[in-house]
Amino acid sequence: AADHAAVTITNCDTEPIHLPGAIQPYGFLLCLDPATHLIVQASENTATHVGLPAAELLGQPLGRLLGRSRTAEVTALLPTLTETARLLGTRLEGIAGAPFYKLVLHRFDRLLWLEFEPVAETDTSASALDLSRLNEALGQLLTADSVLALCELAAKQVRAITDFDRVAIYRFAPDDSGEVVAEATAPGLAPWLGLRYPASDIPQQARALYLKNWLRFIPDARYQPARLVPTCPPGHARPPDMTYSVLRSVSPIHLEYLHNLGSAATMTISLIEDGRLWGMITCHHLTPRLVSYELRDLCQFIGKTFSSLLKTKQLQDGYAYRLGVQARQSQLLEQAAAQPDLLAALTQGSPTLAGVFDCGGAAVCFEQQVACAQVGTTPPAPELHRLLGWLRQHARGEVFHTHSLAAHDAALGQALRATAAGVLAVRLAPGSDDFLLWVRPEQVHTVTWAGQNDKPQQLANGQLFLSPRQSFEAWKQTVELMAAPWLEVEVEAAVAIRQFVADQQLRTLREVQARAE
Ligand code: BLA
Repeated sequence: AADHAAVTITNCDTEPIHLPGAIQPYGFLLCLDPATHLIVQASENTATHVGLPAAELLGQPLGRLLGRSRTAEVTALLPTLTETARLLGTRLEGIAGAPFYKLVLHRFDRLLWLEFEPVAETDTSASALDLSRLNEALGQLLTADSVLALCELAAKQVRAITDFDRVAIYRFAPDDSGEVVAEATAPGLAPWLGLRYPASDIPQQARALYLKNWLRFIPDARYQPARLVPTCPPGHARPPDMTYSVLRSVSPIHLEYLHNLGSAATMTISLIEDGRLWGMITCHHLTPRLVSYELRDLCQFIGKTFSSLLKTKQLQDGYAYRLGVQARQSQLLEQAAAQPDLLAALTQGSPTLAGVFDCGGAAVCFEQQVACAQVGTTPPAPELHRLLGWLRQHARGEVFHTHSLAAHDAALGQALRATAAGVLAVRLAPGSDDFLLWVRPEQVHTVTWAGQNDKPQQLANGQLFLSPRQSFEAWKQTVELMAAPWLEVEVEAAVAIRQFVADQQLRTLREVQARAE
């Protein structure tokens, strides 16, 4: 506890979580010298697992532990090892008096890593690995018609495979903050859907590890770490690099986070797009939960399939939204062409100017007349006029858009945050004071805290208190005064509508002139 009192949101990116010098004690670890195949490092909990203290294993060949035929089997594999974990399929039962173990092997940091995992009594790997089930799951993921549908299916499937109390799909925004976009839970659990978390909940070095490993598993978050002996393997100046170790001990600050969350076990699967973390499938359980290596493999398989399908589903989504925007834009313009009162057509028809794409509201401002179309709310008249005054002065060119008005004018952005933190404005003609504009509220106004009985806490004695509620407050700070960004298709629609309105205005002007002559 003394250590992590010093860890804060600003320095937790620097904790060397790949060098903990300890493991999670549900299994045990041996490191072999790649040349001699002798044991050069062991976790201190070998005695509890196999009745042999670590000290008695150091300097020994594997045969000291495994018996002749198993030793031969493992030794044959050693030269082929890489960073990628290999599972020795057969159950190891030759170990003195211990239950069954599976052996996970890899090579890294000039060491051969042998991680022994106990096999849970309730090991359901065989039934879950049923090929026809896998086939069906894959088929469902393929036919999902949107990213959201893909997320919902993946959450359901991972929960069906593992029976975790909660499986959530956590998606990252460009600023690395995240949102729960889908979940599957045991009955009676409070929903997390829609909850937001700041980037700092998963620091950068942890993200880097989750790019290298598809799965992180913490079967019992209340464990006492088992140290490695000796601290540094011979010829190493520091503890060994556990980047690819399955048993790698967890950062104390994250364990505290899980404790405050009431989560006793977690499993997280990376969702990767173009070499970047797109999101994670995070699983939580109220009690410790040992999931077999095979089932974890299957969940990785779901994660990899999800990742490879993401691009296609995103294109589908973008395409569907684009089509919708274009269809509503044409509808709006057709109805406006058929009506003499342009202002009324844009603000009272179906759709209105505000109904073409996602926004809080829209306004038509010409010849000193202002009319609004609302979805949510537009700024009250005095503020709208203030905004127009500002746009007349500062919005150069035909199109102006920002997702943070405050970044351009702090006072104005502050005053309009609830309705127009983001503004998309098109000027009807060069030099004209007439505008069409769309507004969006501050993102925070569109998101509310859905967590239960979890009041915000103050930092006590400089000590960080970690909880989802606290995370939500932290996330809010990072997006203050910002609306969701405007998409290209939205700006394009705004420009097309502007063109139409400008043409109509010109036509009306000509008619008026013709009549006057
Ligand atoms: C790791 N933090 C993680 C992980 C997740 C989260 C998923 C991966 C490890 C795991 O599977 O448990 C966060 N979990 C979440 C979030 C949701 C969730 C956001 O389910 C939402 C649905 N954590 C903090 C702060 C720090 C911090 C302030 O909140 C640092 C000061 C650190 N988080 C931290 C560290 C790790 C981590 C160091 C890496 C743990 C490891 O792999 O050893």
